[in-house]
Parts: sequence; structure tokens; C-alpha cells
Amino acid sequence: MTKKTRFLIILIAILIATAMAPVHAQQVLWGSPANRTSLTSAGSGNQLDASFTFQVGTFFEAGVPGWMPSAANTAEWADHWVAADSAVYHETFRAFTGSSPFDPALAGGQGYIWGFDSNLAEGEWILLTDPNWIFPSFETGLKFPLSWQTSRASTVVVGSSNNLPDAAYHLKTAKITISPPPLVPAHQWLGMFFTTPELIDSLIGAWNSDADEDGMSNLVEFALGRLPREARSEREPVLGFLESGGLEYLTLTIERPPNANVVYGAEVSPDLKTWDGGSTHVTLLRESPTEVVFRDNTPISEPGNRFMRLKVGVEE
Ligand SMILES: [Ca+2]
Repeated sequence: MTKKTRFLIILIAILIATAMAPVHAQQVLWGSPANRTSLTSAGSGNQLDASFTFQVGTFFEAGVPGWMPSAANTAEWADHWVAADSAVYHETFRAFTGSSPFDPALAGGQGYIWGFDSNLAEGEWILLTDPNWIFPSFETGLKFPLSWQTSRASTVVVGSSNNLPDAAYHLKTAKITISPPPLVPAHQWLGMFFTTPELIDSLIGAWNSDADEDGMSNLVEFALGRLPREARSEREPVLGFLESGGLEYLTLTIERPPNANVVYGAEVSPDLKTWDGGSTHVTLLRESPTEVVFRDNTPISEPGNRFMRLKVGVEE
């Protein structure tokens, strides 16, 4: 009896358009003070970690900034939100920091800092703002950066904050239900993990480079909700089997981050040479904000081997 070979290959596809930021425009430096304890709603001992993303941005209504978020309308936030910059929570420094380039579309908008657990369809959030946080207009003529720090925020829409030096925590997220997290734009995700010189280094910060040498490109790490600079064996695609009508088929299950604008596909092959995709060869069994499952249309009980591979695409 011939032993069936099951194999998985990661394939990448990239669609990228780049935009140049205007020179000399006013930046916003934003973040939180270092070495302060920040917690989830579970409280003491449950510190924020690298699964938390923070964004600076504003809420739009009918094409212009101005929509008002509240604890009562969290389900609508993601639809109104435009992120100017994204940052990952740094576990060692217990803080996050970012630099948002000037964007004329946001000029005059109320600035917010939104923190959220980026791999959950609904999870732990915090949203802070301050009356002084207004996205700059180029016309102001100011060239020096603005500074928006969570320690200076006067309003916390969900979650809580505390600035006393001996407080038990600085930031504390709140449990949010039935509300999707915001998208993390692909180029902002790269900027969360790589410096500007690294982004143009083809061995480190390019989409098809593998900075942590774990066998997955940065693009695949983005598509799977993994950390591109830490070779942790988590959130890997899983090959499985499904019995249907007395026949057994290969399946491929992807745990997807709910806030990445990624297109997922699967291809199948009898020999690792010829690959076929599309509905003739592969069935999309299930798709949810946190999972995608594909099935090979050819049963593994037929003569020969069957292989499946994941194909991901991202448009910037
Ligand atoms: Ca990698």
C-alpha cells in the first residue's frame, strides 16, 4: 500500500502601490510612556502584550472627519475609522510609539488613539482622545511635530487610564462584544515592525523577506496574524481531512486576523509541479472573520498523491 504524502507550501502574491509622503509636512508623534503597567479588563497580572495594536486616526462621517464614537456605538467604529498610523505594543518597554505622516484627508479631524487585541473578532479595546488632538492642516505652516501621548489624554471613551505614578496601571482595556476591530493597512503593519532603513532592505523588511527565519515571509506572517520578528510556532495553517460521501478529502484551515485586508486562496496538486486553483479544483468550505477553510475537490483515495498550498494576496 502506498503511503499518501501530504504537504503544504506557502505561496505569496503581492500587489503593492506606494505613495510618497509630502516633505516638510507636520507629523504627529504619538504613544504611551515607557515602563508603565497596562492591563486588560481581566485586571492585575494580565498585562498587554504584542497581540495588541494601537492606531492613531479619526472617525469619518459622510466623507469628512466628525463622527462621534461612544461606548454605546462600538459596533460602528470600524466603519467610520481612518487610521493614520499603527503601532504594536512592545512587551519589553511596556509601551507603544509611532509617527504619523501628514495626511490632508485628516486635516481638522479630532485625533484618537485606539488600542485593540488585533487577532480577535471582538475583544479588549481602549479609546482615548483630548481636545488638543486635532490633525494638522498643512496651511498652518507649522513644521515641528505634534505630540499626542496617552498620559495627556483627558477623555477615555472605552477602557480607563490613570496617570498617578503609583497607580496600579496606566491603561486598562475594556471587554467589547459584537464589534469588529479596525483594519490595519498593510503598509502600516510593515511600519509597526520595521524601521525605514529595514523596509528597503530586501533581507529584512520587504514583503517577501523572512526577518525571523521561520520559513514564512513577512507577507504570510501578516496574512496569518503572526509576529514577523519572533519565530513563534503559532497560528500556522493546518492540514486536515474531511469525509464526505464515503470519500476522504484534504482540507486547509487558516486562522485569519479579522483586521487584515488579505485575499486567501488555495491550490491543489497531484505532483507539486502542476497547481490548480479556482472552484473547479478547490471548495471554500467556510469563511468567517477569524477563519477560512478550503477543501480539495479530488479525494485522497484516488491513485496518486494530493498536495495543498495556501495563496495569499494583499493590496495596498
Ligand atoms: Ca518569517
